[in-house]
Amino acid sequence: MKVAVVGATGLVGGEMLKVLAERNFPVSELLPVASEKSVGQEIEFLGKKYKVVSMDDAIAARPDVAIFSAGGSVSKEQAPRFAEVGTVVIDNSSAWRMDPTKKLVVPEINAKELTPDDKIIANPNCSTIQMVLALHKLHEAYQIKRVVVSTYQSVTGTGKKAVDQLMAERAGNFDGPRAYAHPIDLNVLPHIDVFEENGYTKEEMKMVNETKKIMGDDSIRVTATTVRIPVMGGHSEAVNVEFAKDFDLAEVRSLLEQTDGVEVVDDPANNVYPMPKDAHGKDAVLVGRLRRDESQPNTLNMWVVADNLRKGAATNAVQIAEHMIKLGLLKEHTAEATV
Ligand code: 11C
Repeated sequence: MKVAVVGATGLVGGEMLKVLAERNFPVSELLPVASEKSVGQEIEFLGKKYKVVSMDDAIAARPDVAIFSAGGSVSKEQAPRFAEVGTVVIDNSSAWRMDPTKKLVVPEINAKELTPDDKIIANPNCSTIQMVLALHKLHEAYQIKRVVVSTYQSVTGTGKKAVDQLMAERAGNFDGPRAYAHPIDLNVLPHIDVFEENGYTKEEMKMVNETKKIMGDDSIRVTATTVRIPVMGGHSEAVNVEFAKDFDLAEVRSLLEQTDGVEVVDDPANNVYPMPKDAHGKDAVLVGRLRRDESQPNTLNMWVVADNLRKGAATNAVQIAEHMIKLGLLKEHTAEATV
C-alpha cells in the first residue's frame, strides 16, 4: 500500500515509521510528509532513504492510507483533502475525536464500529488509550460508575522540544528554548495542554469525554488531574474505579490477564509493579498495584503505565489501519475506486 506518514519528522512520526516496519505493515511506497522547512530532508525506512515531501505532493500521489501526527490545525485542514482523493486518514490529533461523525477507535475495544463510510478515523489521546484498555473488560463485568484518575505524564507527550528542555536543564542549561512555562527537571507541572473555562485542562477533559465515547457509555463519570513529570519512558496513571457491582480481586486480575494488549505486572512483595522505564519501547499497557479502595464499596485502585508514543499513539494508529485491512475497509487503490 501507498502509505503517507504526515508529521514524519516528529517524535510520534518517527515511532509510526518504526511500528510500521516492525509490524510488517504492507508498505509498497512510503510518503513521509512534513512542514515545508523539512521538505527534501531524508528519512530512513527499512534500510531505504526517502525524501520528505510536501502535503500537496502527497495528496497528488493519492496514498491508500495517511497516518497523521502533525497537530490539530494541520489535521483539520489537510485530512479532508486526503479523504477527498480516496485516502483513508488515521488521525492522531484531537481535531476529530469528539466529532460525532468520526469514530474514535481503540481496536481492542471498538474496531467493530468501523464501516466503509469511515474515511477519517480518530486515534484517541495517549493517556485515554492506556486507561480505557485497562478498564473496558472490567466495565463489561462490573459496570463502571465513576473513575478518578491522576496522571504522571512523560515529556515525550509534548514532543522533541520538551525532551530537549529536560535534557538541557539536567545538563545545567536553563536558558535554551522551552516547551513549558516552568522548569521541568526536578519539578512537577499540574498543567497539560491549555486550561479551559471550567478550570480543567484540555488534557483532563480529553480523558473525561474520550472515555465515554470509546466505551460507548455516557453514564461513566470521569474526573482527571493530569500532570507532567520529568520522565521519558511513558505515562503512568493512578486510577480509582467505582463499579455498580462488587468484584473479586482475583477475578479482576484474571480479567486483566485476558485483556488483549494488557500485561499484569503486580507482585508488590517482590517490588514488582509497572514503571515507565519498563514500559518504554513496548506496546503493552502494564497494570499493577491492584487493590480494593477500602474507603468505599465496589471500588478498585490500580496503577496503569504505557509508552505514550507506542500504544498511546503510533501502535494504536497502525493497529487501526491493520483492522481496516482485515475488515476489507482499507484496500489498495484501483483506478475505479478513486474515480
Ligand atoms: C501529552 N497526551 O502527553 C498529550 C500528548 O491530544 O493527542 C497528545 C496530545 C493529543 O502531552
